[in-house]
Parts: sequence; C-alpha cells; structure tokens
Amino acid sequence: MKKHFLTFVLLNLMNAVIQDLPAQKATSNNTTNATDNNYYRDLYSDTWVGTDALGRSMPGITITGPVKKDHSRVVGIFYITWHTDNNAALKSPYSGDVTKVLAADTNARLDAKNDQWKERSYHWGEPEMGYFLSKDEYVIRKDMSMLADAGVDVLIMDVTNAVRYWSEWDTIFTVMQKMKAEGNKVPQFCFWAFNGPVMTVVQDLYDRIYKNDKYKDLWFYWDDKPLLLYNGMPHVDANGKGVQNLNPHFDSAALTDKNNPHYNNPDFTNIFYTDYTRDIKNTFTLRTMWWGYHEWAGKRFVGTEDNWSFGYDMGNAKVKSTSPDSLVSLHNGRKEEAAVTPAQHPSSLVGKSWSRAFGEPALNSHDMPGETYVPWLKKTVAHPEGYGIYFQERWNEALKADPSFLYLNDWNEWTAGKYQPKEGTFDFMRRKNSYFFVDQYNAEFNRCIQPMKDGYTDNYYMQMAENIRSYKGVRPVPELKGLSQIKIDGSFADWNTVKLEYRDTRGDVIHRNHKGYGGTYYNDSSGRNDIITSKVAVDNKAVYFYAESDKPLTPSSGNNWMLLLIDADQNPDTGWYGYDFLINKNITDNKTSTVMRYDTNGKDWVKVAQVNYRYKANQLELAIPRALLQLKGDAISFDYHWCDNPADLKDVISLSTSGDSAPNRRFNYRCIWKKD
Ligand SMILES: [Ca+2]
Ligand SMILES: [Ca+2]
Ligand SMILES: [Ca+2]
Repeated sequence: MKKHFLTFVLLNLMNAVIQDLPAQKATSNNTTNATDNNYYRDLYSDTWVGTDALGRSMPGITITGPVKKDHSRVVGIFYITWHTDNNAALKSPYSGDVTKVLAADTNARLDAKNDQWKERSYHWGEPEMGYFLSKDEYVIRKDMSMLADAGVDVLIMDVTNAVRYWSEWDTIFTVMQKMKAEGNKVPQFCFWAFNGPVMTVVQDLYDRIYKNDKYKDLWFYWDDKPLLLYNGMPHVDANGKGVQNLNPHFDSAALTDKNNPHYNNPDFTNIFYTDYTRDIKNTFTLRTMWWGYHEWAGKRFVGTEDNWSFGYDMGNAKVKSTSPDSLVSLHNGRKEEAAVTPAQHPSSLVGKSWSRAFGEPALNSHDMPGETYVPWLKKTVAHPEGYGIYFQERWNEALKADPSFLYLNDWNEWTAGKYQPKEGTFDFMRRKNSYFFVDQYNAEFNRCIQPMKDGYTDNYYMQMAENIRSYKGVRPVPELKGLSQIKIDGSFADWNTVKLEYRDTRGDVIHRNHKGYGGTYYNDSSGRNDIITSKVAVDNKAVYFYAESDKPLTPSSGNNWMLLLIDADQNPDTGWYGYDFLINKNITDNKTSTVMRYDTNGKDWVKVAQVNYRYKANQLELAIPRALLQLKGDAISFDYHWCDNPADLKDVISLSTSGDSAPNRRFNYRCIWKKD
C-alpha cells in the first residue's frame, strides 16, 4: 500500500517538476583537463576548533585518532539544483513557506483551501541565505566552502526525475572552477539519474559532458572511472513500467548498410534503447542508487551488492529489524556505501526526532514534536527537532559499519510539495487531512543539512562536520614553538620568521546581487577585507597577532573593521559565545586600539586596555600583554577568530555570515605555543 502511495506521489512530483521547467540548453563549452589534486591551498580545516549551539565541540585528534588510511573514506552529499530561475516569477511577496503559513493562521493546518496556502510548492522553512535560486554565485560559493571545510568530497547532482539542469550545472561547475583557480578546495561531482527514460538521460549526460571532457577536473572517480549513480533495472522506476527510452543516436542506415561504422550495433540500430550503451558501460563505475527498501522491483534491495541506498526505510518492520551493518551496500562482498540522513519522510512519520527505541514522538497542533529524550545528550529537551536524534543514530551506525563511501541526503532540497487531491481525506501526521506533504514538510520533517534562518540555524551542518571527522580522522593541530622578536612598527619583515599560518578561504567576500523566489531580491555588500592568512607570535611579555588580506586593507575607521576575538580560557561557557576578549571594536587612532573583555554580569564588552597596532597595505599587526589574557608560563594555548565587517554582534551567526570570518563561520583557530 505504501509503495503505491509513494509511487503515486513521486509520479505527481515528477510531473510537477517537469511542467514547471522551461526547456534548457547547455550554455557553455568550458572544458579543462586539469586533474591535479594538489591545486588548493590547504586551510587545515580539520584542525579548526569550534562549539555548536548545543554545546557539541568539534572532535580533535585525541577523540577521532589520526587520518585513517587503511581504506578509502569518501563523503558524498545530495545537491539539488531545482531552485531554477523561473521560481523568481512566483507570486510576490513570496509566501511559499509552510512554517510561516501555519504560524500565520492555525486554521490552515486542517484546511487545504485556507487563504494562507497560496502556492502549489513550498519551502518547509527559510534557508539561512533566504529563498535562494540555484544560480546565485554567492550561495554556490558559500555552499562549496562550507562543504569543503566540513570534509565533503563529492556532490551528487540530482537527475533523479530525468530533468537536466544544464544551465544551473554550467553556473555551479564554472563557479567551482573559479574557486579552484583562486586556490580553494571544492568538492567534485557525479550525477544520479533514476526515474523516467534513464537510459536516454544517462546517454545525454555522457554525450554532453563526459564525452567532451567537460568539467573533467571536477569529475569524481570511483574504482578508477567516473562514478555514475543510475538505475540498474531501467525498465522499472518509481512510476512503474513502460517508459520508452528514445535513442538520440538511432541511425536507420546502420540497420541495412554493411559499410556503416555502426552496422548491426544495437547502440545505433534501436529506436528505443533496451540497454545502456557500450559507452556508458565502459566509461563509468556504475551503481544503482534508490531508497533503502527491503525489496525493490521484486528483489531484495537494501544492503545488497552494488545497490546503494539514499536512506533507509525505517518505517518498514523488515528494514528496521535488519542489523545496521547489513543495511550497508556491498561491492565484491565488502561494505561499500551507507546512507546518513537527518530524517526520512513526513509520509512515513519518521522525522528528525525519531529513534529506534521510541519512534516518532507525539506531535503538537503544528506537527512539531513535544518534549523528547535525546540519547546522545542523555536529557529530555523541549525542541528535539534541532538535536539531530535520527541523524546521530544513523551516524553512529554508519561509523560503526565504516564503509568506504558515506552518502548524505541532502544539502539543500528545501522544497515541500503540497498534494491536494480534489476529494477525500488522507492520514497525514496522525490526523485526517485534505492535503499532504511527502518529502519535506516542516522543521521536524525535512532532510536539509544546509543551515536554516533562525530556529536551529546550523546545528545539522555542525553535526555533519563533527561526524565526518570521526569517520575520516583528523590531523593534529600544528604547534608554534619558541620566543619570537616582533615589533609593532608597521614593518612586517619580522613576521617572515613565523612560518605557521592559519588560513582562510580566498574570494569569500564577493557581493551578493541576485533574485530569489517570488520577487525576492538578495543584496549583500558586506564583503570588504578578504582575510586569507593569520599568524601568532609569542615572547615573554606579549602575544602578537598578524593578519593578511588579499587586497590592501580598508581604513581602520570603517565599521567593525578587522575584529579579533579570543577565547583565552578555551571555554565556550565563559565570555560571549566563548570569546573572552574583543580587539579593534573601538579603535582610537591609526596606532592605538582597545582590548575589551566580556563582562558576564553586565552582559557587555568592557574596555580593559589600550594596545598598539599598525597596518599597511594588506598587513596588520598588534600585540596584547600576556598578563591581560592570563596566558602565562612556558606553554600556552588559546582559540581565536578574525572577522571583518560583520553585520552586528547580535549572536555568533550574525558575526560569521556577513563580511569575512577567519576561519569560516563559527570555527576558531587553535594556537598551541611552547617555549621549547
Ligand atoms: Ca577570506
Ligand atoms: Ca571563553
Ligand atoms: Ca572566511
């Protein structure tokens, strides 16, 4: 019953998507053969420290162990590109947000025709970067930078419903190549096709991209060939049977003319494909990827040879009772792929707060979970949807199984399709209802890892980054040794003796200027000084800080200019979001700045000292007395963070999502210094 239900829904979803999209054509012939894997400037992001909003700290080497090298460990994530330009033309002001609809009028919950429901397709909530479109370069750059920082290796590009997003892909891959040319690490990509005329779709991908070596430097290889996730039984998909796969290379002469180079070759003589072509079979490493059903198309599916899952059907008793190790797909009998998702579907009532032991908790009038026990925290909390209960359970199982590929679903889907048949009611969220949602619905029922606006912000991103470290292991935090002789004089040659660099992304100050859904328009011109390198030096009296920007620094009179935040006691519970000192918030003149300490009682920054600073061209230096920071002795360690032109210091999100942060977002550099 459920399978039919899902099939019906997927069919509708596919039709809706196809109908909504204009015909798209390839717009670029950008080709490169560069395959050098050492193209990037290593940011050492696996050595950054940080604590998320729930108090979880990024695990270091003492917890994860060193980088694991006994077998490959690759992380892929489902990357959606259906936020196409035509969505800009939806009704303005944009009102397609389920969370906001239900907040605006509680009557909308049980009434499919309530005035608040103005669209057919919705966002389940608002992304941190707003209702963005897939071709927004600002968003693409943030995505790639965040994913690379977290250790994600490959984007799994969505072609699951046969729609080819040529224009979006051209924009995204071109931006990724630009970032690489700037020295930044970015993930690679592969495609995942499944529903519809999948043999034709896959041939199209081959003909337009792989055959032409297009974006070759970004191809993800698996078993020495580019990986292609596909449908190994192409005559069966979520829509049933009977899809015809038109052969674009059909050549009637190949049927009759013995001199035709393709004579008698079924890749050219069939009007409709009956199998994938030799080019597909020879070019790619092929794996079927589909939902982790116990059985699919009449055969055992989850946990079998060369059948990857994009999530596990935990609502099914057989899948739930299968040992987690046996859910992992195999290749030549070895554990190859495990799926890790923040939740499943609203239609199966397996949300973010579902656990094996307790199932899905009771839901309130807005279908949000009530107080729920969080196993990893060993506590009961009021808003469990932000705590990653389901996500961590899947992570723990996948980490234990330790396959060579971890698939995460998803980064940025956001879309919640509302289905409203003309008559009848449906069981939806344990109530009879005149509409339903299938893939995403609200903050409890969605699978997005990309940060949301307000709510639980970046909890899922941080949880992902924390667990990827456990999966892969990390490098030790580089250590600084010896006493330095630095003068704060505006002459920077003395810093050449300090070799240890703390690095940040180059090019992450680009301004945003792009349309979004339903007439929204996004501007962000806060990017100003692009911080790329920081250094620290220590002598008996002071800690010296150095920062370097990509281009000459703007005048220090500017708003929130080159702020330095220090967590001197490495305690996230003391200070402002852990930061005990703030430097440069008040700059006296071109040579004098101030150090402020966070007053926990008054909940404000208080000036405690004046310090010397100098800046010239793209370099900046300052010194802070060690006594002031309470960093004494022959070995010290503290965490620090530079940022330039944050919108405000309201919270750690506002601090780190505008201007530039070094390191990115809420991460910090850890300085470990020893005299000898
Ligand atoms: Ca930067
Ligand atoms: Ca602190
Ligand atoms: Ca940055």
